[in-house]
Amino acid sequence: MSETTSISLSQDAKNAEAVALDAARIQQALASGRFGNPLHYFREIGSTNSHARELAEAGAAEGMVVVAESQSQGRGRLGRRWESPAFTNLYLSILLRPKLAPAHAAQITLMAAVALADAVEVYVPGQVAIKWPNDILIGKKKLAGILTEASCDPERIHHVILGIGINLNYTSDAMPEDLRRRATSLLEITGKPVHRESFLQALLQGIERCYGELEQAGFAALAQRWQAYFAWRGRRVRVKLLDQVTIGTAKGIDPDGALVLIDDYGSEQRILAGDVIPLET
Ligand code: BT5
Repeated sequence: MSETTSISLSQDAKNAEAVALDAARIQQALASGRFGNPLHYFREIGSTNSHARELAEAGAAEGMVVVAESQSQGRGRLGRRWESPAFTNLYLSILLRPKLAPAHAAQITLMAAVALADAVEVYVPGQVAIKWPNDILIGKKKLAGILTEASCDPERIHHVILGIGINLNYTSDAMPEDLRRRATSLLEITGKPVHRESFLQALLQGIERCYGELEQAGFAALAQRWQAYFAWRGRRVRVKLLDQVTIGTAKGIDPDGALVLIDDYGSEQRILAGDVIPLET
């Protein structure tokens, strides 16, 4: 891991240099806001979430951002891997210190999903969907994922690391075979490369705005915007968490951000965590 200054570059890295993010420029563009000051930039890192957590534990302030061009140990939920090819996508983590009750920490993921969907919507109007709780889909394919890791005690949240991976410019040959059917990038959909710096700046500003709304007005207004992006409302779905499976018709989310299903007996079930799979196409 090297926080970038001068290093000797291979030819590949020199080619990539032309499209590397300019961290100083991004930080300057965000100077008047709460997020992105400081912004720590790495060409390569294990996981931006892991590094952000170390900085959080060392006392870093809310709004700090870690961005990397590639990750060797990019993580999804439950220890899954996040493919992080270099210089094409965005991998970032934001440190938050929300004054929420620990039971409401999941609202951070849902708040970020709204901001992320809004940022993507600009490029592919009308095509973005949120898959509860943490995926952004275009059609049936995954464009982005969110990994929220909270450090709490029973009374309060110490910090939340909000990690986001979003596929902007990868071409499918950069992805392992088994992911090509399930994942996509904005370049693949629109045929046009995305200017990553502009996207990152807009995304951070959007998350800052949504986070401010959550702090000031609570989750209800964001929940309505979330519902408008919700994939599979009214569809029969199966939700799996470890060895527990729940089947029902997806209704939406409740004010706490739990997924609400109507089960086969007509009862409402609130689901706090898990993976959702639609049962019919
Ligand atoms: C997620 O987990 O979707 C959360 C991903 C968060 C990644 C960011 S990158 C910056 C920050 N630092 C980290 O270390 N992580 C965060 P989950 O819902 O568990 O989905 C993981 C699954 O998505 C994998 O098992 C694959 O099936 C699929 N997947 C992996 N890489 C992908 C990619 N680049 N694009 C689309 N799908 C992918």
